[in-house]
Amino acid sequence: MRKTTLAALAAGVAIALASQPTLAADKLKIGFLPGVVDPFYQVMQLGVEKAAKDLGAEVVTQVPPTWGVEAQTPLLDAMVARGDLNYIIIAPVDKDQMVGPLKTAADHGIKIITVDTYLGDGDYVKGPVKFPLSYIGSDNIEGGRIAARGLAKAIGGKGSVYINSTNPNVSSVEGRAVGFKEVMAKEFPDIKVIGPDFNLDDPNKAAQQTAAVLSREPNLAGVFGTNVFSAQGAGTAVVNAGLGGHVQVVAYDATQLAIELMDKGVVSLVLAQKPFDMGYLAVAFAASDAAGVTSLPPRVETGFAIIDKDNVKDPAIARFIYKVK
Ligand code: T6T
Repeated sequence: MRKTTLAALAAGVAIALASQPTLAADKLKIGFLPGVVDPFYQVMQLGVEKAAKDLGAEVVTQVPPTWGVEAQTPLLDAMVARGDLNYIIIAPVDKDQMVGPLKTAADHGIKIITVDTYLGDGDYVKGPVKFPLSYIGSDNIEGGRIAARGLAKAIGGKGSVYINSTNPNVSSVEGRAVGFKEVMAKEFPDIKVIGPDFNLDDPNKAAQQTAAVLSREPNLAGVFGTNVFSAQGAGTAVVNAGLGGHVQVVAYDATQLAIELMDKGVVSLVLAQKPFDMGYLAVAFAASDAAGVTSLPPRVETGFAIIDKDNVKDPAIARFIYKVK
């Protein structure tokens, strides 16, 4: 869906709800359940809260302290048990294992909107999982392709590159590795891909894993960190090994740290996602659905800002760096 249409939709909902304060106050109560505590989801929460304020919705937020089904499921179950939520906006931490708990929520009459990550194959019309209203997030396979081309360019099209990622079976990071490997295999025959290793969303583990690969692979020319913690760990390991500028890092997620590492020549490309948009639109979708809108798209790709040292000072690009305050 085009941005303008979405903006018009959100504005339309705002006007509709402003003129019907009872609907907003009495009926629209939304649970927000992101994947973990990190700057990406903190910015998403800003989008959720802004939309809730603009549209007159009430939001209950629970953030799992660690990434995993065992952390997210009890928070979800507690949201269902409250009995007062009409919608849950969630980033499912596993594309298969969260289907059951979310189906239970849907069976209790709660409508589900997934943000950032999806269930099943993400096709809620023809795929195996159909009950969510929509997926709003990045096209992560395409993001992986962009990362691959950026890293290949930075290393001159040859050598070994290493993928450090978080967990298996997570639609977002899995898609990034798929797109990355696809482009390397098709377009860069002189690049060998190693990994992914899974750091379980722990930057220290990511740093240790990257350090191990750096010491055993003398030809290592680049690293793709598939999210905030992977890129942070990868960057730290490269700096600690004294290889900043020799081993190039491409970072998914535009944290301040990733930008600092770019300023120092360690990171060559940063992919900024649009978590604010994801959060804002998800609430606008809930409000639209509650107001009777029947044509909401089942998938919305929010796009990227691709940041490098040449455009990082451009305000039109820099605005996508994740700022929590
Ligand atoms: O990269 C984001 C998100 O897209 C991914 O699903 C999980 O990791 C992050 O939250 C960053 O830490």
